[in-house]
Amino acid sequence: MPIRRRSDILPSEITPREIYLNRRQIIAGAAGLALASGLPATARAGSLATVKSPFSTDEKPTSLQDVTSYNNYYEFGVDKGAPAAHAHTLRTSPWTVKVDGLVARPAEFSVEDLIKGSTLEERIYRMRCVEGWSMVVPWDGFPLADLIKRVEPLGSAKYVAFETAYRPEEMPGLQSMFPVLEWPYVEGLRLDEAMHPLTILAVGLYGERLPNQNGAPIRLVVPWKYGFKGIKSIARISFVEKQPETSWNRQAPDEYGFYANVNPNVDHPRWSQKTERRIGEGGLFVKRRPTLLFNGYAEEVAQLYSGMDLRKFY
Ligand SMILES: Nc1nc2c(c(=O)[nH]1)N[C@H]1C(S)=C(S)[C@@H](COP(=O)(O)O)O[C@H]1N2
Ligand SMILES: [Mo]
Repeated sequence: MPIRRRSDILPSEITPREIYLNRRQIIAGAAGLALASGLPATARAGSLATVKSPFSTDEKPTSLQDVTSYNNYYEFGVDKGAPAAHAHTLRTSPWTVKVDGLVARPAEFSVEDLIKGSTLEERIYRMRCVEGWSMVVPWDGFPLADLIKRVEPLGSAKYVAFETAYRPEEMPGLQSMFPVLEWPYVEGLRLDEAMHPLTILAVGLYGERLPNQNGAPIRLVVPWKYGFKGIKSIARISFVEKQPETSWNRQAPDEYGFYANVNPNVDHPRWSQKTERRIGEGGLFVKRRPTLLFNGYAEEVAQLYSGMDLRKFY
């Protein structure tokens, strides 16, 4: 058998150890061994090959258990545990994201094709919710800018609008007589925010495909903004001329602005934004941490807002 040199081996033939191990599990499962081995039904499937990113923080990631059990996803209920308990009803495969509006090449992308066509990065980001808690999450994803370049926005496109899937049959929160929000959940970014290298579309966390409660199969992550900008289970991305409406701004305009940049100097009417509780740091005497301007990403993003009054544009 001829010996192949390294350069003759296609990247697609290289199997990272995780994927290799996962395949072995799948094969074992086919033989009925998974059941015997007592793997829980919630065992995570679908390892992702990723490269490390210089944008990652070296802070200690929040445990997988906390990241996947303390969630906000109102389509599945308002309690922190509701998404983990109920989001399994969402069918996340097959899934397509429609990209339309002011672009030269509108398209519908399947998530599987997006994953195959991207170099997935592990981005360990600090995340801050306006409710006053924070986490450190190892996301797996790719820059939103990569997708934006593929559809070629027109000069008139100034904002990007996002929409979560609208699936009343699969989302109990959408069947409620007294909905907390207008559905579908919508969010938006200015085009330069959307193009910023820190802005990613995540398809996984901790090296595996996203659990439903975290926004499977594809969600937005903007680490210098409050968590609610990170719209989950995206079905549509539209390029528009005017600042799009956002779910939380619609619901309570004096509490939630369009920008939603993390800012310890501008308090929410009901919650101080000066400090935060890091999820997973237990104990009676654990101190709250100071919240940082732009969630600690000021060096990278402050210039996006130069000359803007951050009290007015909150
Ligand atoms: N579609 C949708 N996206 C959403 C939400 C939601 O209720 N519905 N909640 C937001 C809020 S308030 C936060 S803090 C983050 C939480 O993301 P996580 O559960 O992955 O930590 O998701 C955001 N994205
Ligand atoms: Mo949030």
